[in-house]
Amino acid sequence: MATSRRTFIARAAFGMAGLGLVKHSHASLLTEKAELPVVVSTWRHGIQANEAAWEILSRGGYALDAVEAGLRVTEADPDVITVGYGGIPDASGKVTLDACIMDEKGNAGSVAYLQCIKHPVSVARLVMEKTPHVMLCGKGAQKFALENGFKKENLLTKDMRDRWKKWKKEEREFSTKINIENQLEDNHDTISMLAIDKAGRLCGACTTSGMAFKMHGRVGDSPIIGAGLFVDAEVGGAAATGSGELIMKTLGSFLVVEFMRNGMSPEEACNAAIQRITKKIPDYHEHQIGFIAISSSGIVGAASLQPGFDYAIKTPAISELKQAGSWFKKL
Ligand code: SD4
Repeated sequence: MATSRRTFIARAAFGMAGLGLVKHSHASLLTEKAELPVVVSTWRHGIQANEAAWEILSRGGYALDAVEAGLRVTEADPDVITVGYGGIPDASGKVTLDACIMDEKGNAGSVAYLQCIKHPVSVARLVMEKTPHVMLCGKGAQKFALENGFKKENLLTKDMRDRWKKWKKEEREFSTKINIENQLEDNHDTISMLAIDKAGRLCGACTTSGMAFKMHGRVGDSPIIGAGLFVDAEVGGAAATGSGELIMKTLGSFLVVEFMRNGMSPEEACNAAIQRITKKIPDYHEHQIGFIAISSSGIVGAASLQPGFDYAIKTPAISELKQAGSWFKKL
């Protein structure tokens, strides 16, 4: 068994080396083990979210509780303008939210096109735990949330209404802009989080208000299992941020996990998924994509298409914001 696995990994590594994707032997990846717990999340707001997750992880709590608690911080923060309360509206001025969650057993829950509910990640968790389904959307998702004790709230802040009005007056057309959210404010985007708790349980979650001024009714990658997030605790987990359409067309997070399954390190796998996008999608240079990934042993990696994607990592040894390597290198 051990021999055949080694042979398989060696073959996979050889195949990938032929594609120019492998830079070093994977022996270290197989034996390397990070100190647990560990949490990683997208963008600078991940620092604060990681802190909330850490409160749970550091006292031996469950990674699923940790990722939910972490993302709730971002969802409630009106200064984070692409997530939850205070999120940028769609072209019709409505804040519509997408989120999903996965646990270490591969269970998944998701909500899409959810309006007026501040914590879509918690609704996604309830979909996973209380229903026979994976995904609820629109009015059905909202009804389910209200039946389960969530309140209906106005999520459009005055600031975002003013921005929407300005956009309507000046642009009126949806266009993808690289790191658009970065241009609007300091550094804000979808939050995706992966965590492994002290017991080795790997869970992940993702929540967003989606692309700024998207068409009314548009749903992105973030609530799509395999696109915005994928966890297979045997191998690892991955999560995405950026132009959802490109991530959906390549099933990005699933792809990252499959690359890891075939022997790549988390960082190599993120890079390979970015490379796939550049091969398959002709207008890729007009977009930003960022992936974070974690192996089941707690090794973290990330990569992005354009420069400017940072991610927050916290372990017993470090708590820092890192800049991912990008396909287009910084000038
Ligand atoms: C989406 N991936 O809805 C999300 C939004 C995002 O940078 O991450 N924007 O496509």
